[in-house]
Amino acid sequence: MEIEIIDFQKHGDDRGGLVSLELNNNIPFDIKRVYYIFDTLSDVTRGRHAHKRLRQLTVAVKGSCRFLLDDGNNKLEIVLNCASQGLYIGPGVWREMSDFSDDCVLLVLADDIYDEADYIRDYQQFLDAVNDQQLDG
Ligand code: T46
Repeated sequence: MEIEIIDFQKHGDDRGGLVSLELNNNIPFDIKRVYYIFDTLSDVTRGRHAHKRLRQLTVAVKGSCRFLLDDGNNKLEIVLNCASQGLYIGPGVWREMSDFSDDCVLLVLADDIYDEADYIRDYQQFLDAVNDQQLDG
């Protein structure tokens, strides 16, 4: 499964924390888009899709949430709850986010602009694409 947990260097001191996300240092792709998810309810599930080509890195800069990750053969759950830790998700990985804490702010860096055509939002279509080896990753 094309995923990786990346631990960022903390530059915090007695004034507070600071983490820098930098191309060619701790981000493994050219950043073309940044978005963030907030005001989520604890009983909702988001995601429920895979990407054909998009590479992303997510950081729970505040609070926590759970990621279910699935490459069609294996499933894995990861809880993001640390502002100095990122989750890289490559193409061909189904993701579902749940158990958002009330204060959760999820920052996402992406290697391309928004393109609905890059999404596979139907789980059976995702499995078919994996079996037909149509996905990058
Ligand atoms: C992902 C997870 C982690 C835009 O117009 N521009 C954007 O850049 C994005 C990300 C979304 N949208 C629109 C599309 C939908 O009408 O915002 C609405 C909500 O998007 P979506 O239902 O895809 O949101 P999530 O939280 O289910 O998924 C998002 C990303 O879309 C996805 O790439 O991996 O966060």
